[in-house]
Amino acid sequence: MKRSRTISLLTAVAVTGLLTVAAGAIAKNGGDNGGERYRAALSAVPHDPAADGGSNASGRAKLTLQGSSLDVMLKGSGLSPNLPHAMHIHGKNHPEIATCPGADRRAGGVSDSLIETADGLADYGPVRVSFTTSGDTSQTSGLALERMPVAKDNGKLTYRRTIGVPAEIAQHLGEKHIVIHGHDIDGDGGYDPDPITALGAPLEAELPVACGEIRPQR
Ligand SMILES: [Cu+2]
Repeated sequence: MKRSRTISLLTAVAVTGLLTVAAGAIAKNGGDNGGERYRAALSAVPHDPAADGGSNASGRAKLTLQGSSLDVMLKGSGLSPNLPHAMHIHGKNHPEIATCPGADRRAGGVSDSLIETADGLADYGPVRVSFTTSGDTSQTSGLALERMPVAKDNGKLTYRRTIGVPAEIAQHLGEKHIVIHGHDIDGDGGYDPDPITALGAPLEAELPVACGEIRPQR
């Protein structure tokens, strides 16, 4: 009798502990304003360092989703300074899951040492949302460099905007990822007009430099 009371007390303590943990998780994921929180850690796209000058771009994104409204806070570093950087949510339609490309995607396109956007599309999936600073944020604005955030002298950029996203993105945000593009490979201060890649864009302007998968914040 005494023993079973001890067990039930332990069980009660264990259940209470689990409930506390669960409540904590809900509060954290729910956010202050009721949105769902997501994060992405972006790391350098694995180009051949001999071909891209050893880019080491990276980034961090915090995303808060409320309905179809997505608040984006993205910090990038190691980016070509004073140049615009196209940034997107890429992905496929659920249940297909897209990923950041590996070094095996270097072949093809204008360089077999670089993972051009078209080389990686089978992994990335297409552009779904464009992180422009004003106006349209659809895939149509994917290469609207005049509205993309510009990196500072030190190669860092901060992007903050609340945008509307399509239902498929909102419903399956945790299956998508973020890509930052643009690398002044020869360091001449601008994106060279040539060569032009399969996207019909200058290689330096469209080259993916950092990629990170979007995952729910835990
Ligand atoms: Cu992109």
